[in-house]
Amino acid sequence: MFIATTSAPVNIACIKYWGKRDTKLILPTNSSLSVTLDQDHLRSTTTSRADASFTKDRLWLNGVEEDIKPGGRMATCIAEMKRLRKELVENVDTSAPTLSTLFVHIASYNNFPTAAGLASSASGFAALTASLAALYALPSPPTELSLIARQGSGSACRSLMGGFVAWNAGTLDSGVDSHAVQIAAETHWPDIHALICVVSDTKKGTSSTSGMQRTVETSPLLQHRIKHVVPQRMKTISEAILAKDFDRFAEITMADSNQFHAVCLDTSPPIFYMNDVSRAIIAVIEEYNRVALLPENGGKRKAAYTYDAGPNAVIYAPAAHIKEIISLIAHFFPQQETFKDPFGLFGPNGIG
Ligand code: 2P0
Repeated sequence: MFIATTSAPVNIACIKYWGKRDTKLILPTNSSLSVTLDQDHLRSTTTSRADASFTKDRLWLNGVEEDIKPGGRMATCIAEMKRLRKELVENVDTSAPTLSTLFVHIASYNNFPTAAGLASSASGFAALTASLAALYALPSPPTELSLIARQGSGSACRSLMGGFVAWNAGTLDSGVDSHAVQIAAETHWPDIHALICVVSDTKKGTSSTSGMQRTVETSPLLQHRIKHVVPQRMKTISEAILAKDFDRFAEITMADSNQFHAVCLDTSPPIFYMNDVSRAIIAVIEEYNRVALLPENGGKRKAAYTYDAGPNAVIYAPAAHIKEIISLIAHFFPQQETFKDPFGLFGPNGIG
């Protein structure tokens, strides 16, 4: 029995991936950039085993066995990892065990709600790829492994590295230049914290995979975004990260979240991921930044919200402001049944 366990964290995009130019290879219509969260709360942990007694490849997610569909994403990732084992290890060192010929059993656990817009597929496929890479003792660097994680779920390619990570869309039809690169390591800007506000932990209505293809087929705004918005934002936010310029980082992050949700609304039929509570959190952070931007208060933004394919908010902020932001959120959104309406958006009885 050969066995390896690894874990991978979720990543939260500042420049959003939304749309594929190749649905089989998972090649995106635009580049994206994310922060890999480095604490223990939002991770997938995956154990892979290879043994001569196994009669087929099998997979368990959170303790429940799932089918591995022939030709599907999971089957592709496993096949690609076996191919790398054969090419990079067994063909080089002929005395190495021929693990590539054995079936594998894979068990993966998330320590957070699955499919609630908290990027469970990203950490899941990253952990799967990393655990098979460990099982197979592959010499491949993370960028090379990201080509395989990408074929499991696009955003997974960014979870193989820490810190600030870009996924370059690439231009080749083969997809060999569509991989993740680290813009800055986790040690570069440890002052930035991420506050996750779980608005709802139920499964989302429209999956990212089907939602983004509907956007590709129907949204004129997406075409504008791909050509005229994202390339400049990728450049500017990378510079802001390297310069540790939070004000600029926040401005771009919030603008890109809002454009991503605008593109969802521009889809036919439209897709809604945020709810009234999500929008109220935006109002709170916008107001917080409006005050911070006053010259007498320093003239710089102190927080940035971003929303993925679900209603949950992620708020990025420098450590110095986190306590204040938590008090603000706890004040306006108490944990019990009553929802306070900070800006009178929802009438006298809250969201009802
Ligand atoms: C992102 N999202 O960049 C964007 C922002 C959701 C909103 O990546 O079809 O689950 O598996 O490649 O990776 C969600 O897309 O989609 C996503 P597939 P994935 O994080």
